[in-house]
Amino acid sequence: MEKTIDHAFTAKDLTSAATDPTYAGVLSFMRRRYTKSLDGADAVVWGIPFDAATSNRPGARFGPQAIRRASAIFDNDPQYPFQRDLFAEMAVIDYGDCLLDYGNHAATPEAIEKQAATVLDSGAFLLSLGGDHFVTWPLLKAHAAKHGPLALVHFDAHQDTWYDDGKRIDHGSFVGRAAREGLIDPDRSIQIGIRTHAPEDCGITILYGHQVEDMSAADIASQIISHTKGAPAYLTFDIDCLDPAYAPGTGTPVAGGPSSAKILSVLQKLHQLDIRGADVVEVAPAYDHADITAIAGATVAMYMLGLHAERRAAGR
Ligand SMILES: [Mn+2]
Repeated sequence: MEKTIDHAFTAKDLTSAATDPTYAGVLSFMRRRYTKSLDGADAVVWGIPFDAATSNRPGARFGPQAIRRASAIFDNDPQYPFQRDLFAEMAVIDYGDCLLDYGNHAATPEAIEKQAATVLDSGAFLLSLGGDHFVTWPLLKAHAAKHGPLALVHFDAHQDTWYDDGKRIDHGSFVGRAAREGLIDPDRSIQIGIRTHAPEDCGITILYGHQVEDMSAADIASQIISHTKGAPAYLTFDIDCLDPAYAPGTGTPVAGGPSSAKILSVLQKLHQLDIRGADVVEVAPAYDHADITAIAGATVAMYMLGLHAERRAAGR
């Protein structure tokens, strides 16, 4: 195979795989071409560098950079969890980052929603890299505008249903807000890995951390598939779903979570999910060690692209 370098801007087309050395070359997500053109893109990877809604340790604004850098590890040792070269049939671009004003957080949700809507209008699948979990609310707004109420598949240590007056910029309340606004269908939504308690569950089914510990990956996956009942789904992955041993670099870590191996096995079994959008949030590299968290985040993001590829291949 011919070696590539700086594939993020030297790629001849959107579907070729990169073989840049892991330690060199311009860093985009999995060396996808950096472009603001949505022409011909089947899937778009996009960074949302925002962390002003974090209740504890800030730093997730550096998540997109850390995930892109960690994703270079796949270049020379590609992984095919779905037995498929993601880029053989699917044009995936790195759309760069969302433009936000760090001094005007009130304008942040609308900025994210509008820029996400532009991507979705092109017909492409959107995979967003946070940022703290607040960013999922405007992302859900953009996706629900296109697909109607979504089945939320939510991996997290936290329920994110805390008190919200509809105006707060808070990473712990997007689920309650999305339920009240009809962006998600609580009856078809499910949370996995929860190990803290919020005052309300909004009618959403929860698989707590201790249950996840006792269940097999196949059981967890089949609960998710049966619970979403074939509805259009949005997959949101807070990296703190994983135990701090597997994801120390995050704002609000909670002990007692699943391993990356177990959760990747769950994701690999969700190929029937009617996935319409996805995000990976709360990677905060300042608290990371040896890129443990960034590699986990990049791998989860790569699996999300795999789930979209499975949906495409099935003609759904
Ligand atoms: Mn969380």
